[in-house]
Amino acid sequence: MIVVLSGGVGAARLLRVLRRMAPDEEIVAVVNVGDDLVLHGLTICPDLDTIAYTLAGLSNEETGWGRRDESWRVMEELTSLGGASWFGLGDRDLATHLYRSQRLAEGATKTVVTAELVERWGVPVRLLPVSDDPVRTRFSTAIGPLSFQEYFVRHHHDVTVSAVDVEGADLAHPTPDVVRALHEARRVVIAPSNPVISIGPLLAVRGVHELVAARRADVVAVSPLIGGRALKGPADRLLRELGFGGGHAAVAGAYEGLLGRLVIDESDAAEAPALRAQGLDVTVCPTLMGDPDRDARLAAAVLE
Ligand code: FO1
Repeated sequence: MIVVLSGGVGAARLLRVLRRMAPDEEIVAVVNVGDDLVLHGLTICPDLDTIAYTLAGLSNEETGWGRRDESWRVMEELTSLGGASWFGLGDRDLATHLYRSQRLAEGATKTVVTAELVERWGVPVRLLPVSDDPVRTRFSTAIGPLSFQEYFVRHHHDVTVSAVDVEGADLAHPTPDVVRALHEARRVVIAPSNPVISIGPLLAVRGVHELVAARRADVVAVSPLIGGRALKGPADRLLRELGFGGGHAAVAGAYEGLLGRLVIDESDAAEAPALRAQGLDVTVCPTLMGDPDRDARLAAAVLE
């Protein structure tokens, strides 16, 4: 089994790449739920949905979130009523949140609802929310405390962050499926997601950091930075603001005690000697996904 610790877009793309080299039934994504929110009375799980839509071929590839062939009639109507319109929910996407919210109200767990959705959409790999308990990533910022989506979407992750807190993480338990997967995996892959606000909250769930640390020799992380910058989102900015510094050394710092190996982009090969001097095993290969040959090299490097 290959377990992939996952945020949203970067993880979805890596999972797509890994499917080239490993059978679907061996791939399990353990997914962050710290971005989840309740809005308009609906439970929305952005990272789970982004991965599921991407692997089912239903995603909007331009935005990286939401559905392709989307329409916005409900949102237009809601906006005209004065409802919250800063978080875009398309009509097709809304059906997912309606279904999930109803099933949760009936007493189903997030794990069960995810399995139901994944089966209906034909998602080829297993998706496991890291926990069925409430976990909420929150930010202390220059303009006051913000929820994850207020920071990320409403303020376009363009405010200075002084601290990230994962509310509920110390009380939340990883699901039994997650614990089993982390014990049994032959490889634990950390996706090129944001180390601070996507993977950090997942690791903050009680016992998960310890479970991953116990598998250190089999843990390989793909750095989300290329040329010191995140392709999308605020990973580089947050690593600096929270004191980890810059470059792949900052990513390694955020994952201290967890990494058996770090995969960095070929354009950053010059950083490898310093990382190796710190005792880190480093693989240099293309990490920008989207080209079949480069993707095959990345999959091979992760699974080698
Ligand atoms: N991201 C945006 O930048 N703007 C949006 O309006 C937005 C809506 C949205 C709706 C459902 C969903 O599952 C995701 C959505 N995202 C949106 C993406 C998302 O919230 C973030 O990219 C992630 O949480 C970060 O991984």
